[in-house]
Amino acid sequence: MSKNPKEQPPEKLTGIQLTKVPETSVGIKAILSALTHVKSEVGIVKGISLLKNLNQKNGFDCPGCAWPDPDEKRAFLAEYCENGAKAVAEEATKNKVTPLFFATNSIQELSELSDYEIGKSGRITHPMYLPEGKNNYEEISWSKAFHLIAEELNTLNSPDEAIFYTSGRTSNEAAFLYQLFVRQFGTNNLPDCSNMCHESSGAALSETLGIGKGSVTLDDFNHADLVIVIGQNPGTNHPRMLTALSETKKRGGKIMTINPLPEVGLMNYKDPQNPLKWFGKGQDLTDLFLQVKINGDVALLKIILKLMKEKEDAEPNSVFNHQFIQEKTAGIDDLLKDLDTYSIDYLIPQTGLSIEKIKEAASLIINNDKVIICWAMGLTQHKNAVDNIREVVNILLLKGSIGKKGAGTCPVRGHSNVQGDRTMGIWERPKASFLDSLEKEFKFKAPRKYGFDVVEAIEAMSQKKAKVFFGMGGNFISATPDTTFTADALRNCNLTVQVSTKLNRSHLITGKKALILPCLGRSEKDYQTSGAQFVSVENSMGVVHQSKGHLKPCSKELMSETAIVANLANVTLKNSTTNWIDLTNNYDLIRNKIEATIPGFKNFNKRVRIKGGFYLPNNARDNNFKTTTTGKANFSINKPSEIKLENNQFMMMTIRTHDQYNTTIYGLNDRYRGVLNERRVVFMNVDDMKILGLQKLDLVDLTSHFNNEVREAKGFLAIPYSIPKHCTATYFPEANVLVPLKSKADISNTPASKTVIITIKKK
Ligand SMILES: Nc1nc2c(c(=O)[nH]1)N[C@H]1C(S)=C(S)[C@@H](COP(=O)(O)OP(=O)(O)OC[C@H]3O[C@@H](n4cnc5c(=O)[nH]c(N)nc54)[C@H](O)[C@@H]3O)O[C@H]1N2
Ligand SMILES: Nc1nc2c(c(=O)[nH]1)N[C@H]1C(S)=C(S)[C@@H](COP(=O)(O)OP(=O)(O)OC[C@H]3O[C@@H](n4cnc5c(=O)[nH]c(N)nc54)[C@H](O)[C@@H]3O)O[C@H]1N2
Ligand SMILES: [Mo]
Repeated sequence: MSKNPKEQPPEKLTGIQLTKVPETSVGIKAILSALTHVKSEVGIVKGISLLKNLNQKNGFDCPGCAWPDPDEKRAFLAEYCENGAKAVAEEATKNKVTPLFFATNSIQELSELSDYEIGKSGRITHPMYLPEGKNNYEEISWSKAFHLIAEELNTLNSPDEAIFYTSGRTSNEAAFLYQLFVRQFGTNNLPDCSNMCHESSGAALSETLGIGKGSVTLDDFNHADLVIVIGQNPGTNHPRMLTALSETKKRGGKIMTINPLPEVGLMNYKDPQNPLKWFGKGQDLTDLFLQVKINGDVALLKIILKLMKEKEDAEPNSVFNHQFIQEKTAGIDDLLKDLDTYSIDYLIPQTGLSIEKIKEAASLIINNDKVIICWAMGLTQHKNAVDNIREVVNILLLKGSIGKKGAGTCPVRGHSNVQGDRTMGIWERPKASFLDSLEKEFKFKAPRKYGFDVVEAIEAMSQKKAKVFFGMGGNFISATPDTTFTADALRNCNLTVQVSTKLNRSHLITGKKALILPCLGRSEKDYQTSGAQFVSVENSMGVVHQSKGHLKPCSKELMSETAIVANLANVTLKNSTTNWIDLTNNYDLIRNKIEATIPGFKNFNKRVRIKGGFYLPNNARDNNFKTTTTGKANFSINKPSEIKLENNQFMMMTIRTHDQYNTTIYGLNDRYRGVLNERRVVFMNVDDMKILGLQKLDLVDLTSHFNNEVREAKGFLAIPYSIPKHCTATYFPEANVLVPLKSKADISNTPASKTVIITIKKK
């Protein structure tokens, strides 16, 4: 091979325009933005058919976020949001990446494009092969591709030299077969996007409440007195959540927002499904906004806990729910003792807030009993991320605000089936009871040693302990930290395989040999020999329901993810007694196997056919904590951030724009933050800019600092913004090169991509 393809998007600027930050979110602008995307990607006629079926009970699940659909009423023609419409338009695009495209574009040439341009190339139509030493992918038959992978896998010294990644869109049926194949092959190396996402939530919630998932249902938002949204930007990433928040408000509930940025979606909202509301002022959502410093959350929550304790000490029974605490929890004395070891004076500088503001927050919590706390990446991607979430649980437990209507935990998941994939066994640390069931049902010996998570997988490839990388969806090189290091790790592999819908950078940063296996998308019809199939998914609130595509597949050569796994298993596994081909011919048979091995799926085939689906069991929702180590809900002792910035250093969080889905860049605008046509920006506090002598739109280079190592990202435009001092924000994935692989959360091992220490230098 000639020179290595580039692992990062080019440093090129695209012509920034700054606009006023809007005062309100959604409304007509959102609808127009959605329709423009659909029209240009898909065309009007197909576009209308596509949107008609999105999130309807007989339609397909939005491949955007995991926010649930209403259990009962669904809005006709509109049970989707702006960004959901963009997500399906992206998948149903007219643009195609054919064998001719690959013949005329080398991987080096493609890697010079921006991620936006790469994504816009379109849907991959044929299985493609990059032989060793070549610069262009060539068409390959499915059968040859499967044999090639099988040969590579079967000549490894150990099954643990292969890594099987999953992104969270894979259906339950495909995920179940996939983990079964991987375990029959002999390894638990099943890292997934969760490792970079809500792993910290899973770790904290399992320990404290005995279930790694949230406890609330959508209906709880209709009954809550107070909803706290912390470390999350739902206006962009879970827009339909704004409808739920708006319902809370309409019924007299309050909303508190804790975020370093005043995210527009959380401030004011216009109902997209009610044209009468498109004009005029919209509805104010947030009652109290705490503009906390990045990673100041444990300090803030601790002060709130201290204020709660102070009030309870002064007026017993005014704050704590003693009956709940006594019957249901363990560890309160240790928590209260630990709180006394911190002074408010010590904690407050970490928050960047005034004590008056924090007192307002504490009294909202003290005076309301039914509290829901929602969070996402702003809490999960820090060194002390697990502490963040356990501290959230401490507040809920003191109030007895869990396992009752209108109250509980709400980690808002990202990918549309990331929670379902875990339920299906996509996990590098499977429970012994789960492996026991698999062994019994499928008559094989499952590996017991824990596998690699994402960070460990990268380290293993770097050290040549792993030689085959298989990606079930996703875009590993752009989603993971430490881009340059990770690229070299992937290049060490003998073979990298990507099962994908659309072209992305992971097809260009390859092992010695590489394969692209093109698969059906959510919106497309899936026919197997027994006829038309549907799949199932689980949303953020534990509802399992079906999803069925209505569009003609974009190419005759596509296979479903399920069929890809089954055929690969059939060719690779010599001694398997599982009839893989029968299973993929009729997905009902896979669902029977899921029912036989995973709790909560009784009568799966019957219940999945009920419109709207069914809820999985949830012990925290049922106020039962027997599954924890103490048999009770556990209070915990948590540490505030220990990061100390030096004089010239800043904390940097990497966040999403309003125009992207993770590494898929829909467009170059971040409308809600007033930035158009540019992604290489760094948001800064005006005072910090003054100190550095920076003017608006000055060009700067960023350097990250970790354990005496430095990493560089060049050419970003400085933008003055409402953000606390010493805090900055850049966009993911452009800034991933700055995130050190070893900077990660304790316990969950999630890359700390919201606490990157940087210095900023004017060009
Ligand atoms: N349209 C669209 N939808 C998506 C996605 C997408 O890319 N595009 N991605 C999906 C996925 S996989 C996920 S995981 C979710 C992500 O959903 P989010 O977590 O909302 O996504 P981020 O852009 O990472 O935003 C993090 C938010 O946390 C805040 N924040 C950062 N650091 C801190 C902190 O230290 N403390 C506090 N309190 N707040 C902080 C940021 O200011 C920002 O508002 O969205 C899902 N939905
Ligand atoms: N710095 C920084 N890094 C982050 C984050 C951050 O906030 N900051 N967030 C992290 C988070 S929360 C997550 S979840 C990860 C996301 O990591 P990934 O899930 O790996 O990344 P995506 O960008 O969602 O993957 C997009 C690709 O998936 C493929 N795809 C789309 N639909 C399908 C499908 O139906 N089937 C198949 N087989 N393929 C499909 C397409 O080819 C597309 O290019 O990134 C993480 N990385
Ligand atoms: Mo995510």
